[in-house]
Amino acid sequence: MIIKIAIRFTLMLSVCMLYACGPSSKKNVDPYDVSHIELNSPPAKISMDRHTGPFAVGAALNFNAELKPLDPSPIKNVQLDTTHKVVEIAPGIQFSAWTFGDQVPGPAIRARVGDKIHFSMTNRSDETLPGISMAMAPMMHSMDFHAAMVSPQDKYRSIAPGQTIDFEFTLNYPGIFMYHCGTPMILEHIASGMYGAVVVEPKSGYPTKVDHEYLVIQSEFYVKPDPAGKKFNGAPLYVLDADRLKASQPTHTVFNGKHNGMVKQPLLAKPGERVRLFVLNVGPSKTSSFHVVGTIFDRVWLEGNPDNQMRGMQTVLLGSSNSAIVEMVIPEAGSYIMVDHHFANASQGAIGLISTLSQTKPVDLEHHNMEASAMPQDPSTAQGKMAFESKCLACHSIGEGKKLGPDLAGVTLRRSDAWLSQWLATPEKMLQTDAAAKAMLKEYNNIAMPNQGLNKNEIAQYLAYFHWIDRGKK
Ligand code: HEC
Ligand SMILES: [Cu+2]
Repeated sequence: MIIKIAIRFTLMLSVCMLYACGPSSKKNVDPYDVSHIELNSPPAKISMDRHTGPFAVGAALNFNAELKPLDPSPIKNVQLDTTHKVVEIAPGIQFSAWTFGDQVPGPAIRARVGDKIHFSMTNRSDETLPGISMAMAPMMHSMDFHAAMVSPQDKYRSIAPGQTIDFEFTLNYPGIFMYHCGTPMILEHIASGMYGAVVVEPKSGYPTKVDHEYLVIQSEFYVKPDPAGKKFNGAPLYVLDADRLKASQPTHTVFNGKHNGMVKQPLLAKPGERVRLFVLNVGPSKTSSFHVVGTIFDRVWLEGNPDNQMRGMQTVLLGSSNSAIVEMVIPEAGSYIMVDHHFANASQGAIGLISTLSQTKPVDLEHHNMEASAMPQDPSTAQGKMAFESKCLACHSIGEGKKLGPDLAGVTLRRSDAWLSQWLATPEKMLQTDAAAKAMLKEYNNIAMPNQGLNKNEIAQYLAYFHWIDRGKK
């Protein structure tokens, strides 16, 4: 009997040594155990006391890609009001957006595990802004913080124009968390611009030291020229294209709210420096294969939590509302291209640079995208340009030389409209019957252009766009 007990005791002891059990063991303390996190949050308050003045207020807020250091206060007072506003998402594309804090994406909140967020938001979608004559109907909005653990029925309630909601919560997990409007149709509210990020540091900071910290938010836009022909500052106004939205066919996929965001103004770093990127993919409907051309991610912390560490990654896959911290060394002088390696997305504008130079040449972007320097005024020409940028840029450039297919600058000078229409409708037939097409196929290494499945209307838009490119050359 005594022997049996003794054996059992030694067994238990050795199991304990293996798994470090027992109350005195530090190793096994789970920082996310419910006894260590804060789940109490008083009920939200809704009132008619509206904020006036600035739309975004708080020491913890960040308005640009370059993040400020952490504000040490354990309580973060954050005010983000909702507005309706026209924002430029690509050169010449004035989009009728809905915002948090009057910008798209909304300002980023930077905080630390254990901090409390005191949040306040007035729905100011009913305020008409100077210079905007058209009515953008005011509507209900709400705030959903992925960084919070609270009852959605209480904290994420929709509020009417003129109302203010106040609530508070504690940050229990480190990470990069999306925030967004949660008012139905949620898809429309997100696609209209209502999203942003909360960056939560571990309580004791990150385990590595870096020279730069930048925030990169990927998101899609689905836009069309306003069917009623409304203008903004003399240019066509663009509105949400609900059909494209439902079909998950964006017109633009961008970083930090802008087509080719951070190409003209690259994120700066010097050779040998270590860069930490906080990357969030908003979606709403596409994944991102986030990659930086020319370097390797030394560390990847999935969702921005150092507990989820991977080493030496080339690309990180982010679903809608997934995030990661990626850290990399900039090896030598150059421009390192941030892209969504789903190249169809990159060619819609999901592109940016980390550069050792503050001025970069467009040639650096060779296989990615052309600089959209101007925008046609005519809606069907503009449609043609957008369609071209989403469907054809993978194989063609405009004025930047051959890719898989010819440079299409000047194409209306070398081909008739009839020829081009026929080519775009049935390239496979033309390659059998037309001498010029056959010659072209040879020149392009027998790579046949795939039939793009275009209808008459689309073909007319491409032609309008090609003529617009070649205007003044005839
Ligand atoms: C997968 C690559 C690929 C895609 C995508 C593609 N093309 Fe092409 N395109 C080619 C190639 C290659 C040629 C040269 C002919 C050949 O080899 O078939 C060509 C030729 C052309 C030509 C004739 C150019 C000339 O100089 O006569 C036009 C016009 C054209 N493409 C337009 C388009 C448009 C518009 C789209 C988008 C809707 C598009 N292409 C998408 C590969 C592509
Ligand atoms: Cu909303």
